[in-house]
Amino acid sequence: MTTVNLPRGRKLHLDTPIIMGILNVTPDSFSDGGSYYQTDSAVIQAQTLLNDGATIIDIGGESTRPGAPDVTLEEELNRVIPAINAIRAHSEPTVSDCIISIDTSKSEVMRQALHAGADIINDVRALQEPDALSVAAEFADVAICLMHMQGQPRTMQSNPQYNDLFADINHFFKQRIDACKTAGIKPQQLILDPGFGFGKSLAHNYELLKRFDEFNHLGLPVLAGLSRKSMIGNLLNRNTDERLAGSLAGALIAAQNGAKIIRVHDVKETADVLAVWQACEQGLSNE
Ligand code: 7PJ
Repeated sequence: MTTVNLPRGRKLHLDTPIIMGILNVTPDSFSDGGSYYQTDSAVIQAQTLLNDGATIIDIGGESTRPGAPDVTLEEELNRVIPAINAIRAHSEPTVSDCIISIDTSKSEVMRQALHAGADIINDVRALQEPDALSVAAEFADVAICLMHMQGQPRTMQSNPQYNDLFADINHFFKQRIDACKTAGIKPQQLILDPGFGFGKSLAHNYELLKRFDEFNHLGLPVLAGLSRKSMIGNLLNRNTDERLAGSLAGALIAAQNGAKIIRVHDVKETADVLAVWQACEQGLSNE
């Protein structure tokens, strides 16, 4: 029975893989963020993701796509905090009580998001930015996803190299788990993620997917995020809006290889794929 504790006495059950739905809070054309329109559309998006079968809503205000420009602290706060507040204030409990993850590397965004009611820190920089470890340690039972990235988003895809892909990523995980322990964060709060597309060649990404189960030996839940990524698009020569089938294949392979959390844009379709796999895996009763 795999469970991860969350703040306010809740728990994340990971016996079967669950879906993390991606909610990007990007600026609308009328303001820099925090507008009624932007917040409202974030809540509607969250509601759709939950209805479609997401267990976690991953709210992000910083684009970490290769080459994306940096976002200032004020801008990022302006995008994500009103969205979290509005979700928590929603009239329907399925929305207001949902599990919220905050996709950020900035400690001040983490702090304010956790105060606003976020349950999980999802950090592509694995709490390596200033004060991130200490902020995470201040909040009892916050779950933390530590992702591996080689380099920085702007340049990470220019010819990434590894001595030994799996040994290097495992070494990084162990180092970050130790840093968390030293800061007072319990290992049971942690989720690991090898970081598809974050400083990895196409060959590296498919090696990671094929041998995804090798990250299970650390005894922590592992997250897979490959939805619509270039590992799908470059393989198939498809634009971002044509990557659904490839993303679903990737999600299924990750689940079969032990991924406990699947981070996706297309929640409904992924939920169908996982349900078919689960029916086969666990069997159905004839009653
Ligand atoms: C990931 C993420 C991922 C985790 C992004 C995109 C880029 N967080 N945030 N894992 N990717 N934990 O979705 O294409 O793979 S942003």
